[in-house]
Amino acid sequence: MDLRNITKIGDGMAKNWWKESVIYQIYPRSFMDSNGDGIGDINGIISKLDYLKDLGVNVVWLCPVYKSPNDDNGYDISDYRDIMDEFGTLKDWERLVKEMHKRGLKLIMDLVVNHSSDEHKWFIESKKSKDNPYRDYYIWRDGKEGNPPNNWQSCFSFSAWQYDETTGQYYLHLFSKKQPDLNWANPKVRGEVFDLMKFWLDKGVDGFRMDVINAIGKPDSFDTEWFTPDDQKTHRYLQEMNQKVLSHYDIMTVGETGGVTPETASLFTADDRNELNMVFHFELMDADGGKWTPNRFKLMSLKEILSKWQTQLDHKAWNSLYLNNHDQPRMVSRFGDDEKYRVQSAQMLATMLHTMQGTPYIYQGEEIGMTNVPFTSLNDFKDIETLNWVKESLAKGKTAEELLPIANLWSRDNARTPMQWNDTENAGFTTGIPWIQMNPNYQKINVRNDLEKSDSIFHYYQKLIQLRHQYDVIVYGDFHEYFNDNEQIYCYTRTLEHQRLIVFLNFTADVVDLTLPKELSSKKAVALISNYDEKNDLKSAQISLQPYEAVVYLEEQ
Ligand code: TEU
Ligand code: CA
Repeated sequence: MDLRNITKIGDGMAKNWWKESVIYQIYPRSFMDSNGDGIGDINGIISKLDYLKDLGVNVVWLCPVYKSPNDDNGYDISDYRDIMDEFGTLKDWERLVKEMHKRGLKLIMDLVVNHSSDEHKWFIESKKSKDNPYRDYYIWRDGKEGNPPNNWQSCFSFSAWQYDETTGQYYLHLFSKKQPDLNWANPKVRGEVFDLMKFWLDKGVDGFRMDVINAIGKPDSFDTEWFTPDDQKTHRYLQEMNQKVLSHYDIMTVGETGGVTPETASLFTADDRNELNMVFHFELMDADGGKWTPNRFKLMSLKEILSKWQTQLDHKAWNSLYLNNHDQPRMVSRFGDDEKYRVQSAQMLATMLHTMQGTPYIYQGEEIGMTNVPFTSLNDFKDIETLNWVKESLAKGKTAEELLPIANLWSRDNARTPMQWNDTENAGFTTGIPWIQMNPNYQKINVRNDLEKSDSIFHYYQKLIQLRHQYDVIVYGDFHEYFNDNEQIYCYTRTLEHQRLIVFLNFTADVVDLTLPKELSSKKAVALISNYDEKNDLKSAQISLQPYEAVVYLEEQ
């Protein structure tokens, strides 16, 4: 990237289109089925592009659509240059890009290159013999006295090593055994990946979301209790990727990087590092006990984590803002109230995501307040992570009755039930039998209902997105937190040049009265958006926030 051509804003922050974008994530299997086989597909997505345009987003992140045996719903790729049969053809995909670009929408693809499918031709070759030219595309080790080389556990339960009889060695798989890890230390592997990236970039894609990208740097020593990636290696690989591929295109990149802190995230994303534009951190997703626990999040840790990222990346690197995705429970069920205050709390959470410094990501269905699923049997789950966890937990003596409520809280399937378009059978997602059960609440929660009501979650998102595109202060402003000790309210300001945004978010079902400090009282502040008919102004020192109220004021000096 030629730094001389970059416009600056405020006190010297670089302006970029990807900072000013709002991104919509599509999980193709569950978005829209066009041919009645119960599986979402590319033609289905094309039929909904006007809907996305109407919402106002300008970038779509498409989860993997490449050829795949679907052990992990497309995150196990057997051909990086072709489209999964169930989703359509390369021609359909080309039409998708064309139709998107015609509407001013950009497309970013999922790049899953920490591992491939075991059905990829590289792996089929690799396992044939120890001297096969593709052997070193993957990570093979001898076992130890009939056991795997070490105790590393896969993210999907059980050992991270799989024994292969043909050559009597084990291969590493940090995810399922059908997802063998690629060996990035091998320059041929890096060359293959850079080539396939160029293949898609030359077809017009506008960027990549890079799956578990900080796992590609494998440690020198495997004599450890658990897998810890070697960031120095990852940085070298990403700098090479940037130099050979990314820097030649006007695109955006976001890396999925579990385990990063603001400090280590900046090493992947700071302008002068020439690696990625932004990363997804997991601090909020892992807070308060983490996966498969019955715990609920605490506002104090949410505030602490988000504020820390806001202030520590400021002027250094760029945040990605999300509260859910295809791997996480639904945001309104997890951080809001998906019953009595579903609408208000979904709108409040959206207000937070869209008024922080960073690029907001909307996961399909979030914009109509879709909720977690109430599956009634463990047999209803489809996701490999959940199924393996169930298997492992049952083997450890847990009962199905104990596991079901925890699975309902945490399973990735919460995010994967089909998009709810209307109240007809199967929510208008398919005319056939959906590949996974529908959430039974689709009669009430669906796109058509939301489009009809002017005060719906959808229309609130539409307004938030429009405001973000209108006001630079929402995108670029400095962040400052108030009421840090308050256990019910999140309050912050954003400042850019002569403009200041003042945001109040009530995270509870209580009415909360606040006495404002002098800096927050203002004669000139006007309410830009609220999920209630706003009665407060900031002229007096007293304000009162309704259950799950969100209100954003703008003050011009
Ligand atoms: O997820 C990586 C990851 O960190 C997972 O462990 C994730 O956090 C977990 O599913 C949450 O419980 C990425 C993809 O987003 C995910 O869908 C894939 O299954 C995984 O990589 C393997 O490709
Ligand atoms: Ca289909």
